[in-house]
Amino acid sequence: GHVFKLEDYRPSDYLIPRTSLDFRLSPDATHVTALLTIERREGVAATAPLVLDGDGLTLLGVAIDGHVLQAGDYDGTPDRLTIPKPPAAQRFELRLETEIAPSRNEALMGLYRSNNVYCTQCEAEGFRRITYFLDRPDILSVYTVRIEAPHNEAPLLLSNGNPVERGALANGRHYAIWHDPFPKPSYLFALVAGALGKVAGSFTTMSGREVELGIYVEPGKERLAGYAMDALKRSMKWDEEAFGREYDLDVFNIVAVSDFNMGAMENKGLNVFNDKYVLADEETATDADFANIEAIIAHEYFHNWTGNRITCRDWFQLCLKEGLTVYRDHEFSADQRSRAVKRIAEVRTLRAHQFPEDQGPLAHPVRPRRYREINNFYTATVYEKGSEVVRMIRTILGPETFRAGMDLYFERHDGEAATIEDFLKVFEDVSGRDLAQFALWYHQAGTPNLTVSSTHNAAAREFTLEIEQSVPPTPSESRKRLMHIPLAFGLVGADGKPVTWTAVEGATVDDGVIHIRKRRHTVRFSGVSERPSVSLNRGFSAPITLSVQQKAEDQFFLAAHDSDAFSRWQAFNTLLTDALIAAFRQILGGKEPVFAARLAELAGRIAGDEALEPAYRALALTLPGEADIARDIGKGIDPDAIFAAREALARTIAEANRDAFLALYGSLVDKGAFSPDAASAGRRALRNILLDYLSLLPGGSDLAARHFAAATNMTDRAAALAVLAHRHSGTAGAEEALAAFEARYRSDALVLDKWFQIQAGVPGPRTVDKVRTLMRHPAFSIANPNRVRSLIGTFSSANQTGFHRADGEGYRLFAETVLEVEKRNPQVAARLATALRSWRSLEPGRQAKAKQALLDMAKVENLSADLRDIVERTLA
Ligand code: BAL
Ligand code: ZN
Repeated sequence: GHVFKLEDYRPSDYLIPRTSLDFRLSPDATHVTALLTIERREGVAATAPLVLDGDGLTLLGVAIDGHVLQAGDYDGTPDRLTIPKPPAAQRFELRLETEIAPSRNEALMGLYRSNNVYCTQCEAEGFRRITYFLDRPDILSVYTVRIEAPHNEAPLLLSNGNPVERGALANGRHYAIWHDPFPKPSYLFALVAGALGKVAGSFTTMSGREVELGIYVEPGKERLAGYAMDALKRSMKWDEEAFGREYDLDVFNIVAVSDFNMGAMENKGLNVFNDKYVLADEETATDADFANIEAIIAHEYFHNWTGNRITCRDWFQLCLKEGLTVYRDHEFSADQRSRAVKRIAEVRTLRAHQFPEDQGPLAHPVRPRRYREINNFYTATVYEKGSEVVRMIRTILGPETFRAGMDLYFERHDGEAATIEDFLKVFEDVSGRDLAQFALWYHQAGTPNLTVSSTHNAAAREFTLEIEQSVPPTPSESRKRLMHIPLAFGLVGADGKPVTWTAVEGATVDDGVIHIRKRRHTVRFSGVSERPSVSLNRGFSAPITLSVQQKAEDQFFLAAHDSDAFSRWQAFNTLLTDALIAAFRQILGGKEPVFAARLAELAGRIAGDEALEPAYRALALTLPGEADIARDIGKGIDPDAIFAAREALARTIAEANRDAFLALYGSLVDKGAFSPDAASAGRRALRNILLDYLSLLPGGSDLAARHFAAATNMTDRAAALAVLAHRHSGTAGAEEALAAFEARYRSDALVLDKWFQIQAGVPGPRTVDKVRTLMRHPAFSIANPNRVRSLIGTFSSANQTGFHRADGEGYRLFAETVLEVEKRNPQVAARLATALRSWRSLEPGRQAKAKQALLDMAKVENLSADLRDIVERTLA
């Protein structure tokens, strides 16, 4: 396949300042008329051919300035339209007629039907499946859209921008016209048509303008959209307060559809959502679902400024809008909920998804320089690490200068398609700093590591940190340059209070941050009479790994006393990880793992510490996941031994704290009406993690069964079901609960996804067969991305012992299924296939079998560009 390269970017010869689209909707033969104002760019020769992108189109006719072109005047294939000799005039009108079949579109890119609703997904390159166009983000156009359909099939007709006109036509047909005054790239185009229920709201902006809000859902599900509407209003308010950003159209609409490749899409004025991230009530959604809905509603809304008003020059700049918008939604959630808890959750996600990506064959810079298939770059690196890079800019510049930089960014680039260089420049301009070294965070892949050791010289009253940075090699980048790493830190005294110093040398230390810029720094703090414990990378100020030569003593001390909540969690988590890795090695050596008694004691103390938020305690008590442990071990992975180590530690903690855990569990019962707020969710989280521990003790399965039966909300019900299915698999209690859950939610696809997910996650060798059986369940559909991700995605990416079954059967099922999904939906298949990205870290037996599964996929003929790209890079 073709490799797209950043250095090959050049502006298009032609622009499209205006686009008028006319849709006559029909499931099998939708007629699209596009009237494009084409403008030759200043300085381009009149002989330059006009070449438009297409993808699988049927071309019915072409006209220029009202004259129909004859066959020899153009070359139209399904994938391209070339007009070799366009008119000499600088501007002309190109009229294109195409026909498409939304009902046969199973790739869910372009215009398709989901549940009898017409909808679109155009990012990144789906617009070319609707009409021929310069389908690239630097072509900004003002759109007017007319939609026509039978009224009974599609009473609702939506597109971007503001409504202009609507009316009835003969034969029961009707139409609507929409106009979006803001020039936008084609990837932000959207159309929705169908019969949908509406939840209406309104928002008054900071300058007093009234915006009509609408959330459209499957009829009958309106009451499930209330939380999303509330989250939308809070997002609009927050963006005004935190960034001075006001909404700019008369209407803002959100539509929930049930077949969607992504989580949601930020089309201008018409966000389209995976219904999983809109619909919620206590009966059907968990607290995690509520939090995701809030975050994704916010994320898509925030794109209106970071993504839509200022978009990307080309797809290499994807992080310009995604990293920044993730940063913004993280800040929003931190303000709406608990900042410390939110930060811990973010870091867990980053480590679980981005670190393995950065440390494996699919590693790429936050701003890649090459791609074969852009769909495969909607990654944790672009999104999550991209957000961390923005956070570091704020850490380095401070909140006021950062805000000034953002203000300048909006002022300077509004209405433009910008680059990462533009973004960095505003911060250089407002701060007067040189961010050239810092910019490596965008350009260089890999997770930097800092090795840190400390010494204290009591006589000289001097405390010294020896810090050394390294960046491991990544594919096609063997030599790395030295990075600028902002390392937040604290010196903690024996009384838990900060230790002060009189002077520091060896690095710039600024407002609690050591600026690492060289390979080695010897940072000397003078005037330090007592040896402090050192708390490093506070708040996770940089997305790095740390190798700290720190005494377990200090680690225990920090886990109990660090005044920085994130670092306290980190210290305890490091203790747990170290213990789990040691246990893994003991198990491989044929020994029973043993754990220090004080580790279980500390877990008990954290659980019962009323000074800490319940949500924080729940996170602290959540043991590192099996994949996290595998990542930290790095090679020779035997998932069964990791599982055994983790179970053993959980059991040790449960046994040591049985009475305290039971008492606390009992005291946390939900009283009063359900509320999805963060504090209530935190209490449920703590109670459910305690259930998880207690379920390992005698009587545990009865306790879980009672928890399941007594549950009055989905959070508790799903938690109990997972405990029964995962820890007591095959018992009557587990089977009964699974059957009861299935019966209760038989007709609710989104809830049944949880049922698929829980069963796909059952540890052990038998799950592969269960997954095969569930694929034949009437509620399962290989064509629906949510079903596929729940069953196959969970099995392959969240079930270490099941997927990595020693005989390779999990990989075989996986490869078969990925290829089956790929026939319909290459994008979803390619995403699934990334589950094998860490295959080289497995022990040799599994490694060979995983490799074989990848080779089996690679040798299939006519593999989609999406899947081929992932499989070949994974094997490279
Ligand atoms: N732009 C794709 C979906 C999202 O990141 O919001
Ligand atoms: Zn986004």
